[in-house]
Amino acid sequence: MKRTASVITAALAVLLGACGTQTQIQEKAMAENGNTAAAETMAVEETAEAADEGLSKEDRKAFATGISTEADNTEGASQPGTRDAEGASKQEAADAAPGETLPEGIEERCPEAYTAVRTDVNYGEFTHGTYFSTTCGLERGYSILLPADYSEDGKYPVLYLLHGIFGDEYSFSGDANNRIKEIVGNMAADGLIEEMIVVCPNMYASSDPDQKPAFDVEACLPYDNFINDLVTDLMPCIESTYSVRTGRENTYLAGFSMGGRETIYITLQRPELFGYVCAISAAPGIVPTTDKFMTHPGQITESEMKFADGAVTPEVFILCCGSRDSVVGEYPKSYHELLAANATDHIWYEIAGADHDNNAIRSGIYNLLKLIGSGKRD
Ligand code: FER
Repeated sequence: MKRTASVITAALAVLLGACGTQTQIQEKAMAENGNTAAAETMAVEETAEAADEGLSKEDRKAFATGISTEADNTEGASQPGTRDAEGASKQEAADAAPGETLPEGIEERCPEAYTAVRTDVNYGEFTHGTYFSTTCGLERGYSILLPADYSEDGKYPVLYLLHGIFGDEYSFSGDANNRIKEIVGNMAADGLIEEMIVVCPNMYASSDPDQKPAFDVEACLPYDNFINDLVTDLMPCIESTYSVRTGRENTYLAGFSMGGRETIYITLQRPELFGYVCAISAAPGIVPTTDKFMTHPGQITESEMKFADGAVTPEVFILCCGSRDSVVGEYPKSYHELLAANATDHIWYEIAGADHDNNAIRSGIYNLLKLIGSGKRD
């Protein structure tokens, strides 16, 4: 958890410009010491970083797919969840408000049995594909997790999984700490869900290949445009390229942070397309607000935070967040409150002690899949 705080503190410090000064001091020292090559390399890196608001690779990854937790990297990929195995830390236990009940069917944490790498399970592997986006006028990429025994003879439901800000189609596939392929593979192996396909798009739907995300209104517009790319271009591409079971009952949507925000927005706009939905640690900006990063004009008004009258709505619409999220804070809860105020059916829960991290991601994905499995068995 120490690292958690330092990543976010560093990110904020960078955003406030503190690191730029530090870098210049280092460059000057290097140049004075005759290390001009290193100083030049740093200068180049600095320019590239400036274009990305000065965020380090680690900071960007923390935004895109969650802050790493202590459990993530300690024992390597074959022994995951050491901390989970020992149970929640003392602090987390203290965080769990006694008497606060979770919604029916929801478990706070993804059990270790489902994040573990098991020798008896054949996991699918992520591969990469491209499609022409008429929305952006560009060839765009996606990562896709097919079941290990994927066959054209079968037909598979599809989960679209959306990354956080600064991410791309490699964010989830490139971060083994999220355990996406283990959770999906283990749950299917245990018969909790059917085999499924997971598609991880690039959510930055800009027509300008040089445009970059940042914490400002203009730079965030491509995220809000993703709904068009998804519905018009990516979903038809996936449905024609792979052996897919179509229709809302077989089409799922989930996202983390910026991806959680777009998950809610897309679901409210097109509820007839997705039967099962989970927005994890959703970022601010669906409705107007100002947070520590920027002022958001809002995609919709607070009174529009609901399904249209008479709309076909998802079977399951989950919103969840870590109780100690250092990036999006209380915004997910405020979305829950707005949906509740507008009498819009959804499930809300908090993951006690979790930050903007993999504990929240694993929990949201696990509960979504579990409810998909039990929904389909009813
Ligand atoms: C913001 C706070 C958080 C915001 C985006 C985020 C665009 C996203 C965080 C993430 O995706 O990890 O104000 O504005």
